[in-house]
Amino acid sequence: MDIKKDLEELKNRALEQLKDVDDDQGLEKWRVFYLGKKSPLNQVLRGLASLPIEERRLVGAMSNDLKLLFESNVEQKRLSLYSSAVTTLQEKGRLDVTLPGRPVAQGRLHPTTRIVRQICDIFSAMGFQVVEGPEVETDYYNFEALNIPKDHPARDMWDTFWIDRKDENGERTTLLRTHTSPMQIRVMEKTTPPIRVVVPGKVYRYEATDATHESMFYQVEGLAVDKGVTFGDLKGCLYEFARRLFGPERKARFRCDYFPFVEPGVEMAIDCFVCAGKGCRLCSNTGWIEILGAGMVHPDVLRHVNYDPDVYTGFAFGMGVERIPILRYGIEDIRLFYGNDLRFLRQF
Ligand code: FA5
Repeated sequence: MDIKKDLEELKNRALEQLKDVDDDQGLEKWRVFYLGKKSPLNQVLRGLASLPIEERRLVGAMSNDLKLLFESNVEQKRLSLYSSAVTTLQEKGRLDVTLPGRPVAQGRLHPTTRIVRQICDIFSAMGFQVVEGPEVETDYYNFEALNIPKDHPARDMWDTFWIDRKDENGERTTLLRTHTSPMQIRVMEKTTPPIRVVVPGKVYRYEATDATHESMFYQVEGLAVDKGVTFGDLKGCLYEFARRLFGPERKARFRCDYFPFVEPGVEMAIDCFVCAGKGCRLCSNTGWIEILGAGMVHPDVLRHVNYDPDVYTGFAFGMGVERIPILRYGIEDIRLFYGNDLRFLRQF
């Protein structure tokens, strides 16, 4: 059979030529010629369809064996070229294989990314879906729909980066979101309850920075809406979260707080890691550290998205992410997070 003979000849010719290859370029040329798309072997494989069935099977198997043989020979040759290059360098005294290797710089996750993932994992395990939203927002989503109309004094709680010019009425509408709460509205507009979501993301505030305040930081928002959701659900969910994130020995405390988009509103604090509630510098001698704001979604907010507050109720919460590693690792200044100082980042 001619093809069989041809393949045998091809094998002998190729292996003979490979013996003469003495550098990497030569080896690459050989590989492209004998194993590339236009190789004689590939041409045989392409012509298989025109052969009678018996011959097709035989030639197909032979071609595949030959391909495998070529591939293993290329690898062997590569290794032998490499080891003879090393030997040559050693003989010339230019290579000392006993020197310690150069350390390979390994990438790692930013401390904020780690903690955001941890928080989202905990809520995912409780049945919450993770969603994200835009950082450039409108006045409507960031304030109006959250029950904070223009000229409401609560707007002072969120110093705002406006990013458009004033219109003819002296008003602006586009801003960098000051919190992740606008996503409460965006999610409710698009979804029919039951809703359970967490929203991680960057937020921006036009305020002077100091050891505990940045102008850009991360928040994680949470929202649960359904028939019959109660304040007890809010507390149960957030207690469980605190236990899973900080450990079962940590205590959590709720106290009244005010946010225009919830009623009632609360802040949640956990007992201080450092002094276990006795009072220290970290907790400003209170024994407690505030980690999030929360509350029952305000009926007016539900009305804004056409939910009937007599049918649906819900709870929402929002936490500052950096505060958690600050407490855990005793980091003294929030500005270290985004200063890009590798000496800081490499510690995590
Ligand atoms: C809010 O932003 C509300 N949206 C939270 C909320 C959501 C309440 C849902 C009720 C229901 P506040 O302004 O307190 O709330 O910010 C929340 C957290 O962000 C704070 O507890 C704090 O940990 C963090 N934070 C606030 N300002 C800064 C800042 N400048 N730098 C770093 N973290 C900050």
